[in-house]
Amino acid sequence: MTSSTPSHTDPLADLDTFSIEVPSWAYGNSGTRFKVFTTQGTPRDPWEKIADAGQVHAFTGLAPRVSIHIPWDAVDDFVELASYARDLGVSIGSVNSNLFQDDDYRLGSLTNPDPGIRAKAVAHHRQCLEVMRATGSKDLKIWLPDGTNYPGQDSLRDRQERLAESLREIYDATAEDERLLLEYKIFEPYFYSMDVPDWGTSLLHCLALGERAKVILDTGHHAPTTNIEFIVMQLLRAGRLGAFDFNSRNYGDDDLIVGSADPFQLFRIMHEIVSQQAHLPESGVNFMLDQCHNIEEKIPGQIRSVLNVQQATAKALLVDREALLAAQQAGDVLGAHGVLMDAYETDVRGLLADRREAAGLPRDPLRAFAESGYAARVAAERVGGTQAGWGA
Ligand code: AOS
Ligand code: ZN
Ligand code: ZN
Repeated sequence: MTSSTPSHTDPLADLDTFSIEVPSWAYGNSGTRFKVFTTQGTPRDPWEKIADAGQVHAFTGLAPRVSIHIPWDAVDDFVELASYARDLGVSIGSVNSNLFQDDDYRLGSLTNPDPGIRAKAVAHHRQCLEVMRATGSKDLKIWLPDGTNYPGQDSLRDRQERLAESLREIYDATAEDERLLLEYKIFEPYFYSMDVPDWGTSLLHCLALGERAKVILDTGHHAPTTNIEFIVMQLLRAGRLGAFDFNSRNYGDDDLIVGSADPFQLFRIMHEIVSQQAHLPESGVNFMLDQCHNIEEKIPGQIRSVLNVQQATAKALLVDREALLAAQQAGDVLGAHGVLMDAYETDVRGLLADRREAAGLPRDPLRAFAESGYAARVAAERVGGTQAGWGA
């Protein structure tokens, strides 16, 4: 060998630039339709949510951006919110619109049969774009909750045409350095049809809009048994994977801690990502979390989540790609499978702790956070007011 780069000598070197975006709503209370449990110290406003998100980054070095949601995170001065975030070592990530909490949207928002309601939903995105410009965010994230509950309720085809027109108006309002990210979801809140139910529909709309329109893959938004890593590969191949909403699902859109239900699936996803070098920042893929912590502590839940994503990425980086390719080309079925499993079964926890220590971070972020006294401090400080939650 005549030359070597750090990534040749250290297979995990790319982790230095790998980051994960955390959602502001993960720090507020959430629950099911049966019960929302409250916790002491839960943030009461966007400022306190960002302060909590800052803790996740401070203890892991992995989460330098926070997604915000409009209007849940509406403040009088977004420039000030962004500057507050910067002071805490984080920045504002994607801006999420809200098309599901307004009475006008009973029959849909961007697809509503009423042009006046569609115009209102489009105008909301102009407001979100203003928030992006004030905060320095570059990603407008649209999860479209529109759909129908009964066959015949509305024309499936007409709803697609309305959606295409509405998205066109929004996309045309974006600047050259801004992206429109379109999420898909198989069901809920509607149960007969969703207007963006799958990656194909999202991709078709993105392709029609233009280069800066990309698909968001939420890992909880598919039918059971869906091969999600195949979708990841295909969207990367098309240059249209904009972001992930990572979480775990056992049944529906569970929004549990990523990597808790099926760590092997997370590894398989990250293997496809690493195979196409999409873990590097220049790929433009934003690795976001979309989770809620209904019964567990929220900041530790987020710390655990970002560590799980990092761990899966580390294992994916350890795949011996030369050996894998050789086995694949030789038709060595079990040999190729074995190469992948060797990486997955490697215990990387010590290696990752060493890397954290070398970077001046705690070896055990969960323990360090527990010992920091932050949770007790905010529980004592955050008295009065209304705790933030799903919807505020
Ligand atoms: C809803 O099911 C989607 O996963 C959304 O991405 C997300 O939960 C929402 O944007 C938060 O409002
Ligand atoms: Zn999502
Ligand atoms: Zn979801």
